[in-house]
Formats: sequence, C-alpha cells, structure tokens
Amino acid sequence: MKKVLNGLWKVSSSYLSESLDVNVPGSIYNDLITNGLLEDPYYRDNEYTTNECLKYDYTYETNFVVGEDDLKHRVYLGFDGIDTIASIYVNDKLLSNVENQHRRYRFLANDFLSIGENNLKIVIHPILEYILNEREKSGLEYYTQVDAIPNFNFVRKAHCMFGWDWGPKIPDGGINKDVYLEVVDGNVIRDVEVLQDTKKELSVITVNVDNEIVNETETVIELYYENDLVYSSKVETSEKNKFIIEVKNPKLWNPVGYGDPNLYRLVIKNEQELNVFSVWDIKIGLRDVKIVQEKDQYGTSFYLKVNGTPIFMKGSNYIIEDSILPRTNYQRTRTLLEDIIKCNHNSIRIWGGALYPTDYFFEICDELGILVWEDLMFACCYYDATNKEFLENIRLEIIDNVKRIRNHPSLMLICGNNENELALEWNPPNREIAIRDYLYMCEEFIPNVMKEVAPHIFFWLSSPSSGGGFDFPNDDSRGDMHYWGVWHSMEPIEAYRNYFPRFMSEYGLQSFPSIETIKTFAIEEDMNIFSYVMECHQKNVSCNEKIFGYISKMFKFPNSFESLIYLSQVIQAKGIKYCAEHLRRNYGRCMGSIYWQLNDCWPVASWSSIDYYGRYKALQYFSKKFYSPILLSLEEDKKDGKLVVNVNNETLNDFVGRVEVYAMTLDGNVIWSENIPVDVKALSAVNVKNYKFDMSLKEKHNFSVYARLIIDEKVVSDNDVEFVYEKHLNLIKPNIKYQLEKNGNKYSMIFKSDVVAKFVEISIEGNDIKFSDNFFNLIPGFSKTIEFESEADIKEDMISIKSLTDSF
Ligand code: BMA
Repeated sequence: MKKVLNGLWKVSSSYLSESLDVNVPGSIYNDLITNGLLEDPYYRDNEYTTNECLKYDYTYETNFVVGEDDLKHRVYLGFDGIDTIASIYVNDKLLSNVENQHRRYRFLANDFLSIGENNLKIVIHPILEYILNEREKSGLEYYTQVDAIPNFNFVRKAHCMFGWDWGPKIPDGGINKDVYLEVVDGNVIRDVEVLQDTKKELSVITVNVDNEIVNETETVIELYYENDLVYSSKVETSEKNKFIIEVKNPKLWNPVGYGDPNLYRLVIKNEQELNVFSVWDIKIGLRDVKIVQEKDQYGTSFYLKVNGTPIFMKGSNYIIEDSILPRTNYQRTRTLLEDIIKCNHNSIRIWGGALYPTDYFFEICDELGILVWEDLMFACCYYDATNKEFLENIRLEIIDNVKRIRNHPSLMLICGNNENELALEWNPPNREIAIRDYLYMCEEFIPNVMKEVAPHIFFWLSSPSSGGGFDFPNDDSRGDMHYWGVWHSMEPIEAYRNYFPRFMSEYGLQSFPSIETIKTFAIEEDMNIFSYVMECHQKNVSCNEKIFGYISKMFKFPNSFESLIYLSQVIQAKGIKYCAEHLRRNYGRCMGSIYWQLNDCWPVASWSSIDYYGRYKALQYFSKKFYSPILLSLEEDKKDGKLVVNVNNETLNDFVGRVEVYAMTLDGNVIWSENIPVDVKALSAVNVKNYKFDMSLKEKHNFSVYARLIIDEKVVSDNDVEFVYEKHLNLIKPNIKYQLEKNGNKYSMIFKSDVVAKFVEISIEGNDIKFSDNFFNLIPGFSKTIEFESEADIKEDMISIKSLTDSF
C-alpha cells in the first residue's frame, strides 16, 4: 500500500523571517516566487540577483500518521526526486543523506517511526557551497562547459541548471517529485523487464519480474491487445519470475510515418485468492530495433532499422522544459511532442546535460511513435573517476533510470554522454588525467553498468563519436557528428554542404524569440539587441553580434528592432533548412538529422525552434516542410548558376507524379518552364534533373526558380531558390491579398501575391496561433492556403501580414 505524502508542507530557513506553507513537489525558487519573496529570475536581469537565496538551508517539513498495524509490516519512505544535496530526518533522527537529483530513493523506516503522528523533515543544503567543497577535496581542476558555473561536474544534478549557453545560472533546489509512504503487507513487484525478439510473424517476449517477497502469492501475467486477452499465465511468486510469451502475427509498434505505433497492455499482479497485493499495468510495443554499422564506400554506416525498415531519423535536441522545474507539467510536454509530430519530426534526442525524462514523456513518445535517442546525463566536462563514491552514485543512478525507461518501445538507443569525448579538442586542463578518467569512466565503467542493466539496448559511447578512444569523434565517415563550424566558428551557411555525416546529431543557428516573448522580460528601453537586458538573455559567449553577423550576410540592414527579430528567425530557418535538405539529399549515406535545439527553458535568444512559451519560430514551420516524408529540394550553385532538382521519398510506397519547374523574374514573368514525370521508389532519394542557367549578374538579381511536386494532382512539396542572396535581389514590394474563411473554429486564408514575396509572416494580434504554415514564400500565379484553428472570433483587422521587403 502506497500513500503519497505530497501536498501542503512547511518550509523554514534562516533566509526567511517566518516559515511558509508550500506545495510539495516544488522548489525553492518556485516557493519564494509564489510567496512574493523573490522576483521572477526570468524578468530583465533578475537572474543575477536572485541566487543569494541559494546560500541557505531550507527545511521542508510535514507530519503524517502511521497506524499500529502498519508497523507490523515493512514500512518504507520513498522519494522520487530530491534536488539535490539533502538530509532526511524522521522524528528528528537522520534517516539518510542524499546527493543525486537523478535518483529515486527508498528507505526502510520502521526503526524511525512510531504509532500515530510522525514528522518528516528534508533539509536541502546549499548547492554552490557543496560543489566548491567537493572541488577542493578532489584537489584537481577538470574541464567544464564555459557558460556554466564551474565545478558542476562535482554533483549529480542537471548540469544545465548551473547555466549553459542558452540557460540561466539558477541552480534551484527542492523536492521535485513524489514523496510517499509504503507499507509492505504483501508481495510487491519491484521491477519488470521486457525483452523481445520480434519478427513480422512472431514475437517472443520474455518478461522478468522482480518481487519483494512477504507472503505466498501467485504472479499473474496478462497481455492484451486493445481489449482482447492475448495471453495469460500464473505461477507461484518467487523473487524472480520469468514468463515467455509468444505472439503470432504481432501488431507491430511502428515509428510515425511507417505504420501505427501499436501498443499492448501488459498487466502483472501478485495476488492471493481475491486479494491483489501489487500491480504493474504498462504499455509495451513489439518491434525489432537495430543500429546498423556496416562498412561501405563512404566509411561505416550508422543508421536505425525498425522492423527491418531503414529509418532516416528527423528531429531535434530536447533540453529541460523549464529551469524552475515545478513550472513543467504533463500538458506542456504533450503539446511540445504533438508539435514535433505535426511538423513531421519522427525523432527526438534527449541531450545529456539535462534530466532523464519523466515517465509521461516516454509514454507520449510510445503513443505517438516518436523515436527517442537517450543520452545518459553527462555533458561537456570531465569527472573525477578516481572517486569511488562518485562512481557508485552514478552506477545506481544509471541502473535506476535505465530500469525505469528500458521497456518503452520508443527508446531506440542510449548514449553515454554529450561531447565528453570531443571535449578533449577544447584543451582541457590536466589533459592526461582527463583522458585517463574519461576512458575508465565512460568506456569501461559505464558500459559495464549498461551491460548489466540493459544488454539488449544499443549503447553508443558518446555523442559525437566514431566508436571511442578519442579516435576523431567528429569524423563524418562514421558514427554521429556534431557540426558547429557554422555558428561557433562563424563559417558561412554554405559550409554545411562540405560535410557528409553518417548521422548528424547536432547543428544549429540562433535566433531571437518572438516579440511577444521578448515583451515578457524586457521593457521598452531594452528593445535593442545590444542592450544590457537583451544581452542578459543571450547566454552564448559570442553574444548577439553573431546573429547579427549571419543576418548581414544575406539580408539588408533591418529598419527596426522588430524587423531584426524577424530576420533572425528567417536566417535561422533558412540555414537549418539548407543543411537538413542537404542531409536528406544524401539519403543512405546520411541517415539522421537532429538539429540543435527544440525548446527553451526560459525566454532567451537561442538555437530553439519553439520558444519558452511554446511559440513557433520560423524554423519550426520550416521543419514541417524540410522534414516532410516526401520532399522536393533544390540544390543551387549560386556562382555557376547550376541547379539540381531532387526528390526524397521516405514513405513505404513508390509513387509516380510530376515535377513542374518554373524559371521566372521576380515580377512573376515566367521565362521558361518544364514538366518532368517522376517515378520514385519507396525509401529513396532521386536526382530528377540538373540545370545550368547562363545569366549575367544583372539577370541573377531578378531571377527565381520555383518547383513543385505533384502527385495525383495535389501539390505535395514545393520549393524555390535564387542565385544571389536576398539582400541583392531586386525584390518588389508585393501586393499580398488573402481571402479569410471561417467554419466554426476552423479558419482558412487563401493567399495570392502579384510578385515574388519572401518569408510572408502572418500574425494575429493578441492571439497565439499555430498556423499550418508561416514565413512562407508566395509565387505570383500560384495561390497558397493556410489553415488554423482559433476559439476567438478572428477578423481581418486583427491580422497583419509582412514580408521581407517590410524589413528594410
Ligand atoms: C552543443 C550542445 C550544447 C550546446 C550547443 C550549442 O554542443 O551539446 O552543449 O548548448 O552545442 O553550443
């Protein structure tokens, strides 16, 4: 029997003049803010003054009742998430000290409890003092990410809570997850492991059940598909029960776009006659997963196969959803994951500097068919691997988390860390020690733990890696790659095409969030990208000048702050599109595009495609097109006037259709056009046609190519391209017209323009709307329909439309 002890607790601290009533789970920052004792750190430059509160102990306290009968059994106190360095007292006796935010703790508490009312105190100790002490004890300096508070590597807490190149330095603390009392008066199922060997005709499932034994029960197992019982069995409960289930012609779990993500319900019970003592009721998916690494003409492949089908993984990197953790919830996560599905992503990478995701995160991915790349929570630093206590701490953390997530069908692979192998290229101090400690911890110790806890899950040593041993981790001929020449080294966007990674797990460009988001943290006088407040909300050392630099390469000098914000999003979207399409054109050679980054943990200038408030940046809209399973892309060579028209078919069906190509001047005058029949096999990319345009420079400034792919008389994908940067195009101010139609809460807008209109942005005052597309181009002679839903009554005078020519 489990009783959750969440709810109203008291917190006291010498930082506070009196104790406060607070909600558990929660956090120090959240408690202080909601009680009006701390300014919101996300506003203006508050981040820099709010950390004072973290110098103190906080004692969280509650009382609970234990009955006489309870104490005849085993009574546990459980803590699913304590952040981070804390002491737990029961009736003023120390139950335990804890030191890992990533772990779940459970302690036998009988000797601490008495019949009647009991008192539970959790004292959260100052985190910054702790890491300094640990650093001193170790006597050594290890490399840590430069944008974070140093020494974060000495504690097992989400690294990015100490700051990152997109994150504020507010290492909040508190009781993050459930606290419960558990009375074990009958057998308890402690763990279930589901292994499978799945083929199309037959899935053989092995279920290993770990029980805590107290009495005699039977372990019952039932497997359902929808409401039909597929299998059931019963055995006498022992510490370990094993079941082997055969499912003929299983309903497979498929990634989104490759069939349905079918789920089975697996119920396991410990019961005695009609008494049920313990139940596990989980969803599982039957699928065959492989990471294929085979030698080929380009090096060694690195790709995912699900149910025998090679999958090009398309997605982005996920960070924590909020630096103040109690502000996260199921619905926020669900909306984020639904947004990526709506935009044709099929994958997500859980980046290693953050937190292991919640159970509901994985349940949603299982349900939606999202493929998950999971990092273990180590990133951008080195650790003291001679510290035995630290190693034991991470061993238990890995076992705990991997056991928690290993049965999810959406989990494709687990990776040891983010960029720790690569970090050797960044001249870490004590280099030889860093090498020694990395090799032991990350290539011996952790892989052994993984073998113990999840031998059936593909384990990749680091991201990026070529297989370990510091052997050119970022080699584009094998393993995965993080390419940061564009952005961190300020290489031009064109440089993306110089690399042919087997799997690109990071690349990115920054932008500002939308003006509505900026208004939540900045006031009128801050509305300048080089103002103090705007720079406070830019965490990358190289600052806002980099965004400005990329804008200046392609666009004219912006005429206002708003235009600059708009252009920052356009350049980001254009750059990532440029790379993503290049990666997809190399289908087969490259099989993954995971851009950096999906979301934000506070309102900030960053690489995200969806901002802190869930608003889409231009990139999120672009991703819907460049990740579309059927894609027409145009590879132009600006200098030589060459063009390659390419079509990707990442569906399971061949198709026939036609590609229409129009060469035109910017006023819509078609110079020349062509219809090309295409016959594209499933899971392939084809080069449809190569062109060479002979143009004078002058002509180039007034020239655009538009192409569209038509299947069954429907436009499935379209694209357009120019041969000089937009700043040098002779763009004409467009006359954009639209027709607004309403049907209940569903709206459509049919757009037309008299000339080529670039990056047309729709906004509706006071309404946050996700459109079917935005920041799109309008081609004269062709209409474009945009759809959206809104409960508000949208009228034309609420709608504003702008395009590139409004920005200068
Ligand atoms: C990658 C990530 C993060 C970082 C991002 C942008 O290397 O792994 O550490 O935020 O680059 O610099």
